[in-house]
Amino acid sequence: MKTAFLGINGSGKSTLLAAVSGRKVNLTGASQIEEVIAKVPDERLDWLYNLYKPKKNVPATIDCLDLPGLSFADDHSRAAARRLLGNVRTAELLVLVIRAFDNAGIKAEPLKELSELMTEILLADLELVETRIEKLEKQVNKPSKEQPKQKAELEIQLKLRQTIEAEKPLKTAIANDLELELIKPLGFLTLKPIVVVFNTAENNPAQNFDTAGIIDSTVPTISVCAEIEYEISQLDEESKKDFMKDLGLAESAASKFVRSCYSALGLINFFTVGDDETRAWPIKAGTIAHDAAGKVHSDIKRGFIRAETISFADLKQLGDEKAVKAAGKIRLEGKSYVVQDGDIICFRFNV
Ligand SMILES: Nc1nc2c(ncn2[C@@H]2O[C@H](COP(=O)(O)OP(=O)(O)OP(=O)(O)O)[C@@H](O)[C@H]2O)c(=O)[nH]1
Ligand SMILES: [Mg+2]
Repeated sequence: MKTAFLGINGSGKSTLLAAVSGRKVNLTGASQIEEVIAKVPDERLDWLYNLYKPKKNVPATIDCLDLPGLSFADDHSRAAARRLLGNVRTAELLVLVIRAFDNAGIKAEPLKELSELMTEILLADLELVETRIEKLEKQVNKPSKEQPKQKAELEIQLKLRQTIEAEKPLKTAIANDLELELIKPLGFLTLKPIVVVFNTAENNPAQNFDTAGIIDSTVPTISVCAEIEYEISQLDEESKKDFMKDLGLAESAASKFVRSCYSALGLINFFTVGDDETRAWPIKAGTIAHDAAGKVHSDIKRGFIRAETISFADLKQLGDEKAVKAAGKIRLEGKSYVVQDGDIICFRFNV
């Protein structure tokens, strides 16, 4: 899964990313987009690793793009910001990092910053629609095989423009999956799920903000002090626990961040276990066993026979696979079984 970290200059994107990925921070204020892989912490996977003791433990990962800071102060920086926003159209999720700490005498204005960012994202989409309309209006008059498709898209684009200008969410303008498929390749930013991270001051790390009227109430929003979290992320496991306890932090930034991404994207994890490796697989909630098999390997999907499934809770309670089997709690599931969070699956297949 690919996410893009967006925010105004110096909001703490690189620090947060270092904190959630456990790597060293790159504070050079890079002018390039940088790609960082963050591992998804999952205590259940670690428990399985301890039980099966395979060669490898493979957590799920989140691919994070660290963008240079955006600025909307003048036309020149606005144009640069627009170009950067154009580069994240392939991301599946936008992580908006908002400065909620005072920096070098500049007061934090988190809600203003969030609102500005949301407006700029909307304007970037409006620009995309305008460009597209201009192009399609020229194309539709030339007879070609593509003409019916172009006409259909033009109709949708005009509807999208109207929607943006009325400041309504883009998705309200899309009537069906067919329309969605037509415009999907364009990667509209306002159609992407978002997560908001308020980067708070050291003396008030859990500060909450009322985002009503700026973002939808379903958007996962978290508060973390990236700088403290970064320091914690660099410690060994034992010191980490002590330090967090001292600070009264119940959950690390990495864990909060991942939870929000999973919730925004509607993801769950299932596991595979064996002598080689224990591995976590992120899938959309509602995925059926046949498609989950395809995540592991296309051959397994093709030759799918059944999914031998244990729920993590049963395995943890009973201690090992033998006990689970004795208790009759290994389920034989078919292709259409809807995979549940925490399922441990052994796919039987024949190719
Ligand atoms: N007080 C405080 N300072 C922070 C926090 N997070 C980051 N900083 C500081 O803010 C400055 C900018 O942090 P970065 O992580 O580089 O911010 P950025 O958003 O990546 O910056 P650009 O890429 O230049 O836009 C650094 O000096 C950080 O040490 C925080 O939670 N609290
Ligand atoms: Mg940075």
